[in-house]
Amino acid sequence: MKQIFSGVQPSGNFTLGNYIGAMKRFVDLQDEGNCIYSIVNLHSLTVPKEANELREYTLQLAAMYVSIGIDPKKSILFIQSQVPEHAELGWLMQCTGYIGELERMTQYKDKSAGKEIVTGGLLTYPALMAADILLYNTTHVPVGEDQKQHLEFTRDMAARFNKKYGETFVIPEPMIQEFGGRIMSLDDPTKKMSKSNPNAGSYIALLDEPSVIVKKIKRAVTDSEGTVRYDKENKPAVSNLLTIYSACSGESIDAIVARYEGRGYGDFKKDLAEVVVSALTPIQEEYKRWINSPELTDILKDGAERAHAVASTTMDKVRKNMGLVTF
Ligand code: AQP
Repeated sequence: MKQIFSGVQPSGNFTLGNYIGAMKRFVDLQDEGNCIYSIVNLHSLTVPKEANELREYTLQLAAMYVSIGIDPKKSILFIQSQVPEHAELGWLMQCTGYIGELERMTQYKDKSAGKEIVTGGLLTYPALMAADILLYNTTHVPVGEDQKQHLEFTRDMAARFNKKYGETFVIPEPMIQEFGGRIMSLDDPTKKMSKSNPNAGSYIALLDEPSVIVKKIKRAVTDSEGTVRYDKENKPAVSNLLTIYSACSGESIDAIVARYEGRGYGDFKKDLAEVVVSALTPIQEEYKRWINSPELTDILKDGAERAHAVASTTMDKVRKNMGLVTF
């Protein structure tokens, strides 16, 4: 049986990239294994956050998880900071990893570039992520392509720890989709679609109004060729839009390309906007229902208890193997 773990940061404005690259898949995986999904609020602290904002985004993400179809009866859904073993194993992973390895991480380089203040947490983020995954005997980690390097680090940490202290951790496999693993910005197909991009036109937020979605897709960059076809290298912008179309409609890229043969980008974009709106409307309806539901707190409390039961068993083993005295 697969043991599946993944997390999303509560940093607001969840994008279609987060959804297609990771969250949409979380739902289907519920029938393939034991799933544990986390709201990784400790990771959000690696860049400055207001307390009120973090609190609000945490509950928004919880509501989003259940709105897309995470079923708390099938999966464990919990807030990272409510299971203290994450911070504890995170420290032990910092002491297992090397500064050089952490400094080589592309996300660290991208997010620290040109910043006046860079927290220590931004550098050691991958050690906490390794802890998140390893606590749950995880065999599979569904993530977007941007997390591939962090996953490699996690695997290295698990192997290094096992070699030094004896078999302790399962070595997890990344699950990265060939199509949709990296959704690109609408205004620049060389950049990842990202919720922290200051230009809101570069991403579609899961809670964007239909009229906003239509406008953003209309303005999305294409190319001068005028043909709807998939060619990631030479037509990255149109290929990105085709990937979004396919992920939101469930149709194959070939079928979509065949439909728009001999037609321009105008028709394609108009239909793409409809497809995205149809995919997001039911989620937005559910979200309105969940965001003010007191049931959400019960789901998170229960999730934290169930997660804690697994995490504490792993930590007992870790402490024992490392020589951290317990009585
Ligand atoms: N553009 C993307 N395409 C495919 N997958 C993506 N993911 C993020 N962006 C894309 C995947 O979404 C999951 C949750 O991401 P996260 O919120 O934990 O952090 P992130 O990767 O840093 O996402 P953002 O949107 O880019 O946030 P900011 O702007 O705050 O840095 C992960 O599995 C991620 O791979």
